[in-house]
This record gives sequence, C-alpha cells and structure tokens, in this order.
Amino acid sequence: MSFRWALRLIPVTLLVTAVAVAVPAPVSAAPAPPSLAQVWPTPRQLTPRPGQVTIPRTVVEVAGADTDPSALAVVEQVLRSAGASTFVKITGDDRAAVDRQRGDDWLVVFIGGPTESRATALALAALRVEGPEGLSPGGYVLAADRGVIALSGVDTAGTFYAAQSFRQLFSSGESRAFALRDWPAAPMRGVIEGFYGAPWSHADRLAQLDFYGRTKQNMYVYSPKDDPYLRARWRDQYPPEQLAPLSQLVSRAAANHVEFTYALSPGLSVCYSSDADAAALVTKFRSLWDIGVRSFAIPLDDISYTRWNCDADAAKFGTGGAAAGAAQSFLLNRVQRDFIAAHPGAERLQMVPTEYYDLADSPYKTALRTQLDKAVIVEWTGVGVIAGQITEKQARQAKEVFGHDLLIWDNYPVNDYITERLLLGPYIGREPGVAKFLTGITANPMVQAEASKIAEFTSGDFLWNPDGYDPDKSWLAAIADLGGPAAPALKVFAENNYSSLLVRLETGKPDLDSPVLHPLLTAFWTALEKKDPWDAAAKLDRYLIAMAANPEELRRGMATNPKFLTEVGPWLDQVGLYGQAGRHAVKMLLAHFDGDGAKAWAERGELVAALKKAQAIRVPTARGPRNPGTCTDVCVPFLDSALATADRWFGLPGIRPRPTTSMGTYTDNVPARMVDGDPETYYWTDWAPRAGDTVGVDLGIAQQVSHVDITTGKPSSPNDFIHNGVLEYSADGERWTTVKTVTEPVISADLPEGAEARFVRLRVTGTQTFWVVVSEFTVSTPDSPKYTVTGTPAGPNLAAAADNNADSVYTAASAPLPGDALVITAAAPKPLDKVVVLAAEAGAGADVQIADAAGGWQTIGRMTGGYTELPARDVVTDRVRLLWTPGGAPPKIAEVVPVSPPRR
Ligand code: LOG
Repeated sequence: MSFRWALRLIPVTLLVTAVAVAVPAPVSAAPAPPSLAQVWPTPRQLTPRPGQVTIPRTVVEVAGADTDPSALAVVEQVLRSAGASTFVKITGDDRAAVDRQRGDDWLVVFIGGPTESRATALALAALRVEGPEGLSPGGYVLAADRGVIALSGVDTAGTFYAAQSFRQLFSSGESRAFALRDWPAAPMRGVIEGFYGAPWSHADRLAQLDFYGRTKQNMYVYSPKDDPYLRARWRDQYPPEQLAPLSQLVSRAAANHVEFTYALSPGLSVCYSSDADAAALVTKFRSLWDIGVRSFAIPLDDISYTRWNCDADAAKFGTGGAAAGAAQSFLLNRVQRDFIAAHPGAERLQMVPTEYYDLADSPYKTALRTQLDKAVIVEWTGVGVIAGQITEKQARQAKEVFGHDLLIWDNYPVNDYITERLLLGPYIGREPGVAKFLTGITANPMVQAEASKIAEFTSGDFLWNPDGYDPDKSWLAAIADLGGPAAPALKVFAENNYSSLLVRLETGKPDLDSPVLHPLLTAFWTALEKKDPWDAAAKLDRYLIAMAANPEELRRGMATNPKFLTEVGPWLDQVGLYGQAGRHAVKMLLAHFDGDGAKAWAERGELVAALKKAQAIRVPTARGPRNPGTCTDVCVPFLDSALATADRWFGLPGIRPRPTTSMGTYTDNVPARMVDGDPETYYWTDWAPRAGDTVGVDLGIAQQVSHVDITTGKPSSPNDFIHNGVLEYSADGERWTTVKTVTEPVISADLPEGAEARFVRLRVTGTQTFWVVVSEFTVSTPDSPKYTVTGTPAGPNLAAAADNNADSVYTAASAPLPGDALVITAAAPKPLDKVVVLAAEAGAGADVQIADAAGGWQTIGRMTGGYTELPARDVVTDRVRLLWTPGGAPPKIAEVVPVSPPRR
C-alpha cells in the first residue's frame, strides 16, 4: 500500500525508460545528460543514472516532524537559489496531500532518514535505492531521479551531510540523475584551536563552524592556549560576558552537527591529589555544561611533569614519569567518575598526555596505560610534534603503547612556531589506515582562521574518505571553495605559500614552495644556457605576470572575504613584489643576452627596488618583526642568481653572499644589511649570543675564497661584537676549517691558498652580555680585483664606487665643481678591454679617462645616463678617472668597472 503510494509519484513514462535498460537509445536521442558535479569530501559510491532532474518553480517538500532543521534549511536554500519560489510543505506521510500537488512540472523532495521521516524510505524504495540503515554515524543516502529527490541520513548528521552533497550536485540548478551512498571513515573529524598566539575572534569561530558543517567535519575543540580562563586562570569561572559568546558557539556548532569540545588545561598549577582542585575542575566543566557543552578535554601538553605544583603530590605519588602518569590518571579518573559518568549525554573525555609526540614506551606511558580509565580518549601528535608522516603501523603502535582509544592532534597547518609563514598547501603524509584505525584527527590550524580553510578542507576530505583522497585534487577543490570566482588568483597565491614540514607519502619528500614557478625557472636557465631563451622566458613571464598582479586580483576577487585579505596582506604584497622583481630579472637577463647593457642595467635597478620592498615587509612574530616567507627557497635564490649572472656580464665578480645567522633580529636591522656594501647600515641581533651561535655568509656555491673582511660593533654600541669566537669556512656546511680566533670588532683575514668555501662564518665560543652588530661581512675571491677610490665631490661611502658590489652606491653630497674628479686605482696595472660605468641615477656627466704610461689622462669617451660602456683597446693602466662636468646633479655611482680582456 505505502509502496504503491510512493510509486505514484513517479511519472510512468520515466519509470518505463528506467526499467527498459536493454533498449538501445533512439537515433534522435536527446544530448547525453550532463555529467555529475563534484562532491567534496570525496564520496564513496556515486552512481549516475539515466535521465536528469531539474529544479522547477514549485517544489513539494516532504519531511518528518523530526527532520533535521539544519538539513531542511540547506535544502531550501539550494532550491531557492536554483529558482524554486513556491514550496508546498508536507509533514509526515500524507499521501492525499502529495497527490493533490501532482502536476507535469513537479519535483518532490523527501528530507529525513529513518529516525526523522517515514516517507523517505518509500521514495527510496520506489527508486530502488537501498536506505542508509547500517551505515556508520554520519552516513547517508541521496538519490535524485524521476522527479524525486530523497535525502536520508542514518542519523540527523547524515541527513545534514546529504543536504551538503545535494548543495554541490545541484549548484547549477539541475543534475544528471544519480544515487549516492556515502559515509565517513573516521568518527571524529575536525579542528582543534590549540595554537599559541592571538586566539581566533568570535566571528572567525562562527565562520569556522559553518565551514566544518559544509565540509562534513564534526569536531571543534576549543583550546586556544592564550585564553586565560582555560590555562593560566583555569580555576576561575568565566564572567557572564565571556560565557555568552561561548554559548553562541555551542549553538552554532550544534546547528552544524559539530561537537563543541571544551578543553581545560590545568597543568601549569594543578595539584593532582587535591580534592579542591578536582572540585574546581568539575565546577568549571559544569558551568560549560549549563550552556550546552557536552564534550570535554583535559590537555596536559607543554607542562613540566618532573616538578610538582604542591608538596602533597610529591608525598602521594613520588617522583619521575611513573608518578606523573599516576597523578594525572588519578585526577582524570575522578573527573571521569564525578562528572562525565554522572552526566548522561556527555561525550567521552579526551586528554592530551605530557608525552604526546612519540612511540617509546616509558614509565609515564605505562602508568597511563594501566591506570587511566579506558573510557578516556588519548591524543597524540604522531612521531614528532610536527609529524612529517603518520603511518598505519605507527598508529597501531601508538594505540598499543598508550593503551587507549587515540585521537590525533595533528599539527598542520599550525604556524605558531614559524609565524612568518603561511601554510596553504594540502594535507599530506598520512596513510589511509590512520583515519580508519584511530578515533579520528583534529587538525591544529594557523592563527589565520580564514587562510586555514584550505588545509582544513583537505584534511576533512582525507578523514571522510582516505582511500579516495587525492591531495592535489582536493587542494584545487579547497581553492575553488574558498576563492570562488577568484580561485585562479588564490591558486597562484597559495602555490607560493605551499611548503611545510609534512612529507609526501609517495616520494618521502616535503613539497617545495612555488611548485609551478620552480620548474619554469629551471627551464629558463637551461634555455639561457642553450642560447635559445625566448620561449622559456615567455612561459615564465606569464606566471610572473600572474604573481605581480596577484595582490590586485585577489583583493578585487575576494573582496567579499575582507578577513582573509587582512590575514594574508603582507604575504600577498610580497608575492606581488617577487613577481615584479622576477619580471625585471627576466628582462635584465634577456637584455644582456641581446647585448643591451643599458637596458639590462635599467632592469637591474627595478629588480633591486622591488626586491628591497619585498624584503622590507614585516609581520609580527613571537621573535619580533620578521620578513614574511613566501616563495621560500625559490624566489630570492632566483633573483640572487639572476643578479650574479648579470653582474658577471657587467664585468664584476658576481659574488652575491647571502647572510646567515642563528640569531634573531633587533627591529629592522635585518641580516641583509651586513652584505649591502653600506658601512652605515648593520645587522643587529636581538640577544647576546650563546656559545655555538653563528653569523656569516653563504656564497651559493663552493668557490675559491682568498680574503675576508668583517666590521662589527658601531660607534653608539662599540661593545656589540663577538668577544670570543672563531672565523671559519666550509665548502659543504658540515666540515669547517678554522682561520683564526677573533676577539676584536674589526676582522681582516687571508684564507690559505686554494681555500674552497661556500660558507664563511663567525662562531661564538664564549659567553657575553653584549648583543652583536655586523655592519659588513665581505668575502673576496682570488679574482676579485681590489681598488682604491679617491676624489671629489665628497660624499659618504666613496669606496662603493669600486667595491665589486653594484648595489652599494657612492652618493656625492653636492654637484661637481670645475676640476672635481673620481679616481679608481687598481693594485697593479693591467690591460683594459673596456670601462663600464654603472650610475645609480642618470644626470651627472663626466669624461671617462685612463692614465697612460706617461702619467697623463687619455679620454676614452663620455659618461652620460645610467649605463656607459667605453672601449679601452687593451691599454695597460692602473687608473681610471671620471672628470666631472661641472654643475648638473650630484653624481651617484654604483660601480666603475675597469674590465680586463677575456682570458684566452
Ligand atoms: C602544542 C601546540 C602547538 C604546537 C605547534 C601540542 C600537543 N601542543 O609542542 O599547542 O600549537 O606544538 O607549535 C605544541 O602539539 N607543542
């Protein structure tokens, strides 16, 4: 009877077509039905059916009195945005009511699983689709065929997830007919707000909870380390004005089928044996129970377990790891007994052990294994705080060694330990068995809530269906979900903030940053070497254009998500500037390739300006302001290599040392300032060095090095130098050769003949209270010519005019007067092929002259503009002179290069 009732809903013609599967399609068949839209997280069994379902103007909605209201709201929202405007709502299984609504252009939507609405089962039966009975919690069946859509969850969460899949399948307002049967692998899937630093805002959290619902994640653990009421002042009750927003979060979580877990971290001050503290814990939990919280955790990570907070604990438990495990079990068992077990409806208690990051058995773990109530779920981060990989084998071992059900606290994409980075790559490095075998995973996210959604989307996908998980596809879907129409721009941005400590299962290697840019750069260098750079340059430039335009495009395209844009602002600006700098680098190298020195020099100026801007950007970090890390290990090395290559073309040695340091930075006195050729600027550490601290340079490749000059300290901090250290060098960064010990602020040392070095550094060997200032750290190769610069007009850093460094500039303080001239003197006379003058600013004019054997000056041409190249016809000389044309602009000279003929 009931079955027939459901059957009547289905137009007879369609039913016949569906049954007569063997009949070949008529020649004039309608175009093939559209393919099915993608559903995320990756569903288990999505079976297309013949035919198509379109959402009409009028929809009949059949739900039960217990149908999940959130599912209903999602379904109606989808129907409305597909154009439905009239809803006929039928509650229960009032067949007459459904019949009255029959029409040619109708759609009946059944919402609710076996626990919510009886009618859906009949509709599924009529479509010959098996119901969700027996699926794991959150499982559901969704079918759309022959004028019927049926959403049936094994529980209300399942029906809500059916609605989320329905949203994706019908995003265009129509779909090919299908039957979908879907269920999650891991029972607990979600996020733990467990990082150090500024906690998420209330608005962030509300948006996150909606996002978890959309992505079928069901856990949110409230554990921000910097909420005083859950750590430092854990015994204190929340003031009402702070309880109210928490209560709002609890309701929003419930509406999204997310379990809101409240985590209290008493470890900094708790007395495990104290009745009063156990009571304080329970009282605090009860205040949260009263606003609707049903899930609780007691994290005991990042505390000392060798030091008690009260003498009573020492007396009761003794000392050592076993005592700590016993004490923690004692307290947690009391909470389990007095609170969790006493409150029907409470979820299982969760705890984070103090040893949460390894597999080694220990007295502590033995105590937890044997004494902690088995009802408690134990959290574990994998092997290592940031686990590169987590294998199924490790998961099994962990379950054994901890002796409890395990939940993984996964420290990705958390960036509280590298706040200068954004981790926007996909979730990788976890074997499918980890999701299937353990209770689940909560991902610890970034301080940046909106930006965390990319990684969270992918971890949610993995947890739902780990066997079907493809990190790269999932990542693209995450980008599309967050970026909407701006997805292409978001992709470029995320590609340049991609790498992390996680390691690909397939390759055993971490992802590189800038996975698209990197191969384009490699191809460009290869093409340049093969003397056919144009194609590769064009391809590379296309990507660099996208990077350069990224700030504007993303800010325009994602204007509806201002929070995201604020979070990523400095990183976004940096990607744009690296894009600009990269484009100038390509143009500079191509200009050289074409023999156009003037253009190359102009592009070099633009490159350096953009690079400087990129390196001046600061983000606040726990260790003070830092330069954001985007395109890490790719952009700056490329720009450096491009500059070194160009400089060799200009006739310079082309050594571009990169600063290295083990120490922090005081304000904006960044390490780059010790290699900028400007003695006025300096790198300044933000602490006194400890033995083993180092500061130095990396030359990129091992090469012959002959001499090192280091100036440390500064007039206003004359003691800020390394008082006890050694100067040493290394070709590989592992085996070091000591040159000498250092105890003075100014260091000048010859290296042994033939010394090969990539790294040169000062290593601290003593202790001191003074910080360290390094104004210049200069390394010379046997080929680096040495010049003395003399002359007028006066100006700071006269030596910069011939210091083998085109970035440092001699800037005259005034316009030249008659007779003013700059003289560059080499250590010994040598034949000159040409003289190149690189002016930081066009405007000054000069006669370029060479000293002849008789001591007179021979003019070889005029210096005008920014770039001047004048042939010298192999004249042997040790001096070049710029005889200024009086008046005009004060000269600014980056470099005068007396170029020797190429060696034959
Ligand atoms: C903290 C966590 C922090 C993370 C990354 C756990 C269990 N605790 O080393 O709050 O966000 O590392 O810095 C942690 O991971 N301890």
